Amino acid sequence: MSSTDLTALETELAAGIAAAGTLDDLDRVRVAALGKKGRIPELMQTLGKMAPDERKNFGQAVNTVKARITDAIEARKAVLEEAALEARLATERADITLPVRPGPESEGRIHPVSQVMDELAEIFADMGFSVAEGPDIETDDYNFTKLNIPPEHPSRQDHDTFYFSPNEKGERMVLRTHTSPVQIRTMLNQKPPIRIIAPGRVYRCDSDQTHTPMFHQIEALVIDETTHMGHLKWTLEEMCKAFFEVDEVKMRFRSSYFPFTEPSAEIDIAADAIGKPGKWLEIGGCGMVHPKVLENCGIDPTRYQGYAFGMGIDRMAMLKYGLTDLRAFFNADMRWLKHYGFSLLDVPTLAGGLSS
Ligand code: 2NL
Repeated sequence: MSSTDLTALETELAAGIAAAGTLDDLDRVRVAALGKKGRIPELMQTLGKMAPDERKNFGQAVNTVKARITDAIEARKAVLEEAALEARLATERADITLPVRPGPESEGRIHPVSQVMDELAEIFADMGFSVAEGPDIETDDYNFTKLNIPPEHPSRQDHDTFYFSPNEKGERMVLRTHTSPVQIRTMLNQKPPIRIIAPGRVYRCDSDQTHTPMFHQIEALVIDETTHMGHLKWTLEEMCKAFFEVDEVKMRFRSSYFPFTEPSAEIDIAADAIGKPGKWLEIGGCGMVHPKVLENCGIDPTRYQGYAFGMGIDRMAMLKYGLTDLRAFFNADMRWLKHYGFSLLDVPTLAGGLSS
């Protein structure tokens, strides 16, 4: 083959590359030019039959052409890839200024209880707490015994607690009466420092105007070497300010008694914060975790101490959103939910405002 022929071949291949309209086309051109049985390797094979002088010159010339063709293919490939991406971006474009289309996302509502749980999770996450969960059906041991609740304690009575029939081991399981067993499980499975909240459903044999047999509670537990009641008070105050979206809350602690905390207190907030001046509202209970509870969970009470508190979520939702009838919470009444529920898009964040 002469050098004129080689130039003609290069021109031909270059034209093929330029004409390739898709990446598939281009690949076919590449195989025809550079593939095992392609035009360039074919030429390389003729080198063997040439005189040494000729072989050297012609070999160099073919290699130069091969390099230029390879570069041309790469360059064309980049152009075609860019065009393919542009085409995809054009077809997949979404106009985010359009209003939300009617459909399940705009029809559905988040229940106020779920909304409040999300708000509280957001507030406590900001303070370094994680969310812990556990089963609704608990052992008597985790629900009562490990919490230092004595066998004869009234809360254990059939009258207040939903018991299951004894199982093959003779244990009576219960529907948890508080989310404390979640904290018991955490203490049994994790080493301090511990900083968790446990939101969820709880159950008590109680039903009237202001009590439903299933309701929602959130508890918090913090355990470390120097955790004290100052931390507890600060955390509760910060939580209330963030939750009610106000700059100040007046809070008071009334001495109380729980078997699982010592000392124990009831938490009241001044109702000014929510537009009812002069009144105090009880929002929950708290205290320093009883040394016996720590011991029951394998935590050394001479080294560690901590606080815990519990609040009713349903009541918090009623206070914040001005709901008056607790029983309406659990009637699955679509009209009620449409009125009091939250948009799926109204995700509570501290940065964007919890409720908007
Ligand atoms: C209330 C009072 C409270 C706790 C819950 C707790 C949990 C463990 C250990 C110690 Cl594992 N304490 N929880 C402590 C004090 C009060 O709840 O009025 N709840 C609605």
